[in-house]
Amino acid sequence: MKTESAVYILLPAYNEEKSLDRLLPKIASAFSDECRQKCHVIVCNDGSSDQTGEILLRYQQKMPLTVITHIYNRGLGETSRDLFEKAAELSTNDDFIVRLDCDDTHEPVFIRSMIEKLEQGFDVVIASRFQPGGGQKGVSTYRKLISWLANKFMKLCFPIRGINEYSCGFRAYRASVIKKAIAVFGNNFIQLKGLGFTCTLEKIVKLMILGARFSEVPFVLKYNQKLSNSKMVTSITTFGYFTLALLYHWPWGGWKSLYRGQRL
Ligand SMILES: Nc1nc2c(ncn2[C@@H]2O[C@H](COP(=O)(O)OP(=O)(O)OP(=O)(O)O)[C@@H](O)[C@H]2O)c(=O)[nH]1
Ligand SMILES: [Mg+2]
Repeated sequence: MKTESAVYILLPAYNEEKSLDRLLPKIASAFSDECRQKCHVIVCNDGSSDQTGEILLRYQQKMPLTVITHIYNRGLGETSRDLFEKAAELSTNDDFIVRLDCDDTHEPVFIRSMIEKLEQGFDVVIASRFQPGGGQKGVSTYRKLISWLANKFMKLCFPIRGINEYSCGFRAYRASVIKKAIAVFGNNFIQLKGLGFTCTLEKIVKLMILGARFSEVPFVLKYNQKLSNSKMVTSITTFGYFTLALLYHWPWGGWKSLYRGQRL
C-alpha cells in the first residue's frame, strides 16, 4: 500500500460542543509527525444549537478540517450520506475513510490498527467490542444486554464472516470501496434516512452486497467519557432494523436479488 495514502476522518456532530474540544486534539496527535499518513477531518454540523459551529471554526485554523453545515437537524442518515459523499469526492482510490462518533467514546488511538488491517487487503474494518481484548466501559448491564441481542439479530439476518459487531459506527473503509458503492447505489447507498441509527447497519449491508472483505479489530468503547446526551431513539432504530431485514430478504425484488451481480 502506498504510504502517501491519506486518511479522511468523518465526524457526525449534533450538539457536541463539550466532546469536540477533547476529540479533535486526540485525532491531531494520532496523526502527528511519526505517522505515515496525512489526515483530513470532515465534520457535518447537523443543525447544532450549541457552540459546535464556533468550535469547528476555531479548529479550522489549526488542522485540515472541512465543515459541512446543515441549517436544520437532518438526522444521522442524511449526515452520513453527506459525509461519505464528500469523502468520496475529496479522496483518491488509495486513500482510507474512517468514521467515528464525536461523543468522545471512540478513541482515535484505535485508528492505527484499523488502517493496518486495510493495508493487509481488507475493504472494511470494524472496531469491535466483541473481539478478544475489546470491551465497553461505563455501559449499564441492561444496555449491554440489549446491544448484544441486537447484534445477534443482525448477525442472523446478515451473516458476514468474521464480523460480530454490527451496530458500532467506528469503522475504516477503503476509499475505492465507498466510491464504488456510491456509483452503484447512488442516493440509495444510505436509503433509510429517517429511521434513526439504522443507516449504520445499512452501510455494511450494502457493502456486503458488493462482496466487500470485512475484518474486525478489538476496541474498547469508552462510554464513561460521554459528555453529551444520547441521541439514540431505541424504538425508531429497532423498527429500522426490522425494516432493513425485510427490504433485504423480501423475495420479490428485495435488495438481495435486486443488486445480484453488482460486485466490487
Ligand atoms: N449529524 C447528526 N449526528 C447525530 C445525530 N444524532 C446523533 N448524531 C451523532 O452521531 C454520533 C452517535 O450519536 P450518539 O448519541 O453517540 O449515539 P450512540 O453512540 O449510538 O449511542 P449513545 O452513545 O448511547 O448516545 C455522535 O457523533 C452524534 O453527535 C443527528 O441527528 N445528526
Ligand atoms: Mg456514541
